[in-house]
Amino acid sequence: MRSLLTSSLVAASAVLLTACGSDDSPATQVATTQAVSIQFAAQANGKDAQCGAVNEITNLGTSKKTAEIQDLRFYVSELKLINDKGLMVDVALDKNANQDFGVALLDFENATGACSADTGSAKLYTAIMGNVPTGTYTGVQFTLGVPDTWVDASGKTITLSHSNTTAITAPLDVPSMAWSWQGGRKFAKIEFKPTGGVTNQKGTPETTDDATVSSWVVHMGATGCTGSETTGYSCTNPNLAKVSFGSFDVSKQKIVLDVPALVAQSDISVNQNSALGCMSGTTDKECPAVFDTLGLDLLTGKVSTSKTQTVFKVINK
Ligand SMILES: [Ca+2]
Ligand SMILES: [Ca+2]
Ligand SMILES: [Cu+2]
Repeated sequence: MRSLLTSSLVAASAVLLTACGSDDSPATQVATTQAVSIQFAAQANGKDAQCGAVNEITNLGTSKKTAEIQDLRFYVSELKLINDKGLMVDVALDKNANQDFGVALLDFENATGACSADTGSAKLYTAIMGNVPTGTYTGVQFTLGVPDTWVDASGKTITLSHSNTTAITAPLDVPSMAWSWQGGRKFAKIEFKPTGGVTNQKGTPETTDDATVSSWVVHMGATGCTGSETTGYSCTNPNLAKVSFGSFDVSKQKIVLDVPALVAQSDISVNQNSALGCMSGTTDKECPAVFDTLGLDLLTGKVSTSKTQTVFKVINK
């Protein structure tokens, strides 16, 4: 799916700058902005990764399993373009059904096949729409996930990650992206249904029974969270991965989540302990490999000082 990219000037928002303490005629400056559409894709083996048995992905992970996609959604925030002077410039996101509060929900599942018709949605959302000051941009940077808070245009601080999905609007109102066990949002919900199933081994914590189960999932989110809706939450492990590309041409290129890269070091036919796959638990044996690919330190929940993310890449449209 391609979306329209407009690099033309679409808005000239007049910003009135009044010179302080001066009787000089106030300087009136017209700041022009340009609309940007930053295209994302989720791919596997050079093709778009999609729900449905016909779209199953081969050669996944260390056991080279074949799997169907069961979910494929993630939040992007703190999106910035890097200009030709090396400065980070915030992308002001348009407000729509998938964007608000500086957060966009990218959606690559269409509620068919193994992707749930109950918790998923038929629509996809694959490009972040916004605007930046008119300029030349040569790089891009973003955070995978939802920050704790956001300051709106009026200066009010709004709780994001740990807001109640019923008390906030899109794109944070999606119940299936709420994370019951830590009270926040799932930053990413990327799920696999491997052919032949997943052996859920006896393990500690949460001893299981060597049964065969159907799915192996990646749920990213903040952990070590304490608090309540009234007092607010704080989390020891933010688990917000940072993605940065020094070279990115927004008109000619797109950002790809390489699905096989996410599980390249994982065996998706086995769950050794805890949640099925990795739900960001620090003692979950499936998590170190997944966190490595996202450039995150599992134990601290911070960006790794030794590993760079390998899940996202830039390719030509
Ligand atoms: Ca959808
Ligand atoms: Ca696990
Ligand atoms: Cu989970």
